[in-house]
Amino acid sequence: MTRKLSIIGMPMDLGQMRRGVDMGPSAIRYAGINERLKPLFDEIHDLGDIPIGRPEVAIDEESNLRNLDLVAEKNTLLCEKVDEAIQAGAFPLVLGGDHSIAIGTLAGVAKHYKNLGVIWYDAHGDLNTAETSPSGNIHGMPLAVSIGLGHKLLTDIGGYSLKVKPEHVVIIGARSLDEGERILIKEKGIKVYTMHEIDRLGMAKVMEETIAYLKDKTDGVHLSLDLDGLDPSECPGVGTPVMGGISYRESHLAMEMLEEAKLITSAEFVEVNPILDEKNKTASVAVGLMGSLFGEKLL
Ligand code: HAR
Ligand code: MN
Ligand code: MN
Ligand code: MN
Repeated sequence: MTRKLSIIGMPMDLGQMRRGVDMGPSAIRYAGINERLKPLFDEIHDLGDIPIGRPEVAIDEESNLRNLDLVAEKNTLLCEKVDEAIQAGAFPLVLGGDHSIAIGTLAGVAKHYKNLGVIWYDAHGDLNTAETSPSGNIHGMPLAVSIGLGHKLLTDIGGYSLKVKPEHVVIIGARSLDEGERILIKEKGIKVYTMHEIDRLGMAKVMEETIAYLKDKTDGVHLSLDLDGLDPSECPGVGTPVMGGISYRESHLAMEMLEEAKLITSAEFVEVNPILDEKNKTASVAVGLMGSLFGEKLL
């Protein structure tokens, strides 16, 4: 079987307030994604960027959802592109952009699976709704949207709601959760490895457990990797850094273990903001992790 990769850029910065994250896809390409992944696939198709434009940032005071209409519209475009890539037999790899793009990615991916699993690698839970969000920023909401909670314009992208069942979600790296997110995690029984568990168990054990947890009950697993899941000392180019994160080494191991398990069927790397970065370090880490995820070997 030919191994095909489709790269889709999503230069979205409407899901939050810090400009610059729209340059994430360029920064990741500049960091050498093509050269790095070329030996690992038979074909790589860079499908370019979804057109986002440069609209003014605005918040809908009534709904507490910043740029709702635009975020919904652009994610619908992404959903279609991802859907097409999978139909063409390719592994879809989406480059963000802020994390609100997971709404579109998952809408496109989940059409193809009955029981999609999701690994949410992030400092944050991204489980807010308009009612619980302290910021109105939609990048803090995409996981909630994907389990069917939130504004209809977002949950119904792709023509169906509930892309992922809460029991098929594993959050890894959490260290900043809002009150409403904590309640939701308990209510829905979402599996979470906070930094405490990563410290305590070690990343190898966390990944073994994650793989065992998802393997038999899912028919595909999406990796949604927010670079702020890593420690800001190694990934400074993110809009909402939180101290005490996952190390580069641990992340590298996590990617290798996912590769060995042949678990991942789609992925996105989000929140790279080159304006806040140091010499494109964060984008380079992203590309390095992709190398491990797709089977790069030293020997
Ligand atoms: N939880 C906060 C909010 O909802 C912060 C979210 C920060 N965002 C991300 N997502 N980068 O992981 O506003
Ligand atoms: Mn996130
Ligand atoms: Mn985050
Ligand atoms: Mn290694």
